[in-house]
Amino acid sequence: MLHMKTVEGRLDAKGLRIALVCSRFNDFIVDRLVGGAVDYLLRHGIEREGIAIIKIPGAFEFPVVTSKLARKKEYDGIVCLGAVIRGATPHFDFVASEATKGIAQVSLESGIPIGFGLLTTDTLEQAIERAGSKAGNKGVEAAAAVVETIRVLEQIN
Ligand code: INI
Repeated sequence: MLHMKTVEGRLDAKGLRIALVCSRFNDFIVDRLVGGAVDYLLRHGIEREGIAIIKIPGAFEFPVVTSKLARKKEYDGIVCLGAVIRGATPHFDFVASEATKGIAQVSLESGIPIGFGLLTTDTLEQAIERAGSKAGNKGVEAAAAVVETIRVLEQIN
């Protein structure tokens, strides 16, 4: 087999500085995502002082707050944690799509990895399933993705 150069990120959070941006809207769900993300980061070697928790009103505010944090260059990565649950109004689609587009834009423009731990579900039950029950914990996945991406980018530099 031909030798191939392979770049892979270690899942090692030692020495990293990571901001968790957490929405208060649906905090019953979001608190589970935050707990999962913090637990993951600590078990992968981050120091407690390496984690900053920033609370925001709702998912619509993710873009402006992550944009400001990214420009400060104090963090190696950011994890957005929130839940948009479809209600009877079209508000769901606006909030979910603006948050998603904005987060992606900030990550690309700043070059800072941003974990997408924003649940977008039709029902509360689906959100509960993804916040630490039968479908895992999206907060853990988003934190893991940020650590891996930070380590990949370090090697590409
Ligand atoms: N914010 C959420 O984080 N989740 C939701 O489900 C939600 N819904 O359904 O309305 C929501 N709305 C608030 C929004 O994010 C803003 O905070 C608000 O509109 C003020 O700008």
